[in-house]
Amino acid sequence: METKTTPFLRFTFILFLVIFLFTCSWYSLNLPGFSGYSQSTSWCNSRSRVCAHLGSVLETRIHKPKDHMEDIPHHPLDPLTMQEINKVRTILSTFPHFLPSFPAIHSLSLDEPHKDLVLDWKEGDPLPPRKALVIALLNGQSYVLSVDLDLGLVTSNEIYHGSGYPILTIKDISVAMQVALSYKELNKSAIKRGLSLSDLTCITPSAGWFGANEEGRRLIKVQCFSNQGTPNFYMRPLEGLTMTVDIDKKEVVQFTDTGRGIPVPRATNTDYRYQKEPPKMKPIKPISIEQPQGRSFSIEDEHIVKWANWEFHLKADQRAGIVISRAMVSDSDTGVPRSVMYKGFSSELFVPYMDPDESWYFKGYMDAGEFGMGATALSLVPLNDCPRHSYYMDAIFVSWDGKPYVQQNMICVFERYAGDISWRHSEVPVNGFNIREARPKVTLVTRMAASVGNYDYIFDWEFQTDGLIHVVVTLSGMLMVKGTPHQNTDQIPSQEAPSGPLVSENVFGVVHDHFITFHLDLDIDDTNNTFVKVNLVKEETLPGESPRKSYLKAKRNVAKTEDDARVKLNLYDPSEFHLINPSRRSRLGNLAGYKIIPAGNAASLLDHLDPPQLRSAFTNNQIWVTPYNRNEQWAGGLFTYQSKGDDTLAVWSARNRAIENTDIVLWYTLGFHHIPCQEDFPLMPAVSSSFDLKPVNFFESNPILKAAPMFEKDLPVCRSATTS
Ligand SMILES: *[C@@H]1O[C@H](CO)[C@@H](O)[C@H](O)[C@H]1NC(C)=O
Ligand SMILES: *[C@@H]1O[C@H](CO)[C@@H](O)[C@H](O)[C@H]1NC(C)=O
Ligand SMILES: [Cu+2]
Repeated sequence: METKTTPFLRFTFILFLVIFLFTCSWYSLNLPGFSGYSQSTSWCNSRSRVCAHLGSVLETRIHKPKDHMEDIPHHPLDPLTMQEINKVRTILSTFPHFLPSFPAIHSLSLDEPHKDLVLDWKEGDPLPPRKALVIALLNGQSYVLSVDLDLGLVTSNEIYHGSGYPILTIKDISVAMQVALSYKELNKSAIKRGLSLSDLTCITPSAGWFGANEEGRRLIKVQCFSNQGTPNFYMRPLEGLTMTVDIDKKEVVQFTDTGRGIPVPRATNTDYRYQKEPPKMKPIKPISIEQPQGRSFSIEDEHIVKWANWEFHLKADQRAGIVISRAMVSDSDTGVPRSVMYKGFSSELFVPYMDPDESWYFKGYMDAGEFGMGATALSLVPLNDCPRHSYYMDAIFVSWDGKPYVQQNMICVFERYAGDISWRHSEVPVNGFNIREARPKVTLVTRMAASVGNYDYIFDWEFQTDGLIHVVVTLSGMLMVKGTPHQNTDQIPSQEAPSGPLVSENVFGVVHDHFITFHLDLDIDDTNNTFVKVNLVKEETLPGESPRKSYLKAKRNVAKTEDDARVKLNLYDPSEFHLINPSRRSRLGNLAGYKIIPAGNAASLLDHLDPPQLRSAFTNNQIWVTPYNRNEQWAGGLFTYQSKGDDTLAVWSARNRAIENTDIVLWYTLGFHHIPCQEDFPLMPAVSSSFDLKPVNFFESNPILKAAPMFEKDLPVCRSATTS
């Protein structure tokens, strides 16, 4: 069969190629018509339709791997360039403490200038001094250094003595794996399960912190899976096998294997890679957003995004992932840009698993401070992670040896039209008006997707023309699963109470939570803001006063100190949460503000003294407000790895500082309880939750009233060549 069809296929392929090249070369000659688009017909005819792939050809050309060696900073918040990172490394290499041995670099990033310098800076001004903040580890000691790039000097150098260690490096992880894989007992355990060492793929869960005998050394856990017959080794655990490795001494300090009676789950149906097997549903035909006149946003000087009424600084951070700074929306009456947010990013994550077993109790990850959300955010997949016409931004990160590297296409920026409405109204003619008015909702999204081991976290910061910022966290990827001898629920003895449901034969999906804590330094019109809880309370009428017995009234409570601003969400004690500028009044006298609107959420129910919860005490409330302090960026503390929880948001907030009419930071925690189910196997369909930052009395009236509707003439419809 094959030998017969191949020549024919080859012939059609060549024919296709000739047609494709011919039409494309014809098309590229007419490129001015494409960019200076005027007549929809020239863009949309059968020939251009065949050549529509040119769009992606053009895009890949625009986003071909970029050489970042010549990058220069343009804005005070621009991340360090390759050249600057190399310069920091050179400065560090002659620093007396680091002679003769160069330390491991765990973090090296821009030490952002003080806020007042950034706020005073105008385009065209010289940049404030460029500085790097470096966290380095040498001989068991954590150094925190500030390096001034202009002076070429280390300007401050402290050895950190508190609890916790810096973020792990790739080197730490590979050392731990090598140590584990060369441990004889692991070989024995593998052989007892009918596997050889080369069948194993291991992961390195963080060790958490569980008391004094884990202190004074950097520990990491290593657990292994069978990679036989599948790239989805996560579904094939060697259950009960856990090694604890001392990363610096390069030795296994503990080895437990309690799971030898538990079979390694089979590989069948675990592979998730694309195979051309038609699914058992009607296929969906290709779909895409058309932007016949191109994008409406621009990216200036690599990091300034301008779109519609928005302007903000966008960058990647190795620890946080996406960082949005200096977000400004223009006033709908005057067009003048107004400050909304100085800086917003996801500060920390907390992912506790609900199983006290020897191989599970320590699983309470703090992914940003332990592994890095930016570091784990790999290249996005065009057309699938982000739609056509997306702009892709590279990140410049730093390796353990202090050398810069490029994380290509880590963030995408695109306009979204999802078929939604931004406002509408219609009138029936009976009132004398026969009206149909509707406006489409088009938004601007910046996105990244981190793969922290098994799990994927997609972060969207979506900007709307009505001033709203919609922040979405989406979960996908693989469950952390637990091996079991059971293949069916009827085999599970009633007294066993497994830590999660059976999701496949011999596989339990362990119940767990996800919490993502956002640092939201809102500056509504200016830095000095106030947090106001607008509480809805039930009022009762007096007898005979009204046919009604009860109604709700909104009461404003100004938060004077941090104590007043800790919020546990409660449907039966509802509030709106406003951040207002007490010196900016609307023409009606209302105070300009933004409110944070929670959507689906979940709270941590662990004991506050449970070690993982102690370390992640920033999840004890959904909302906190703190006075701005440039040293309070990381909700789980600067040194998160094996920390005891002595430098968390909860500890800072306990000082109960004044927060009224001053520069304040809003912290919001978005949570998920995750009880796995069979649909999560072998890879989870995406699940999302979100919150909104929405203007409240910020604009004088509906800021998008003047928005234009879409007209047929602006949107040429392309049909495939066969149907036109
Ligand atoms: C693992 O054990 C087997 C059987 O004892 C032995 O042949 C093999 O060399 C061992 N592999 C390693 C890497 O130690
Ligand atoms: C903000 O408030 C602080 C006091 O909390 C005051 O010192 C400062 O001058 C104010 N700044 C502005 C810009 O009003
Ligand atoms: Cu989950």
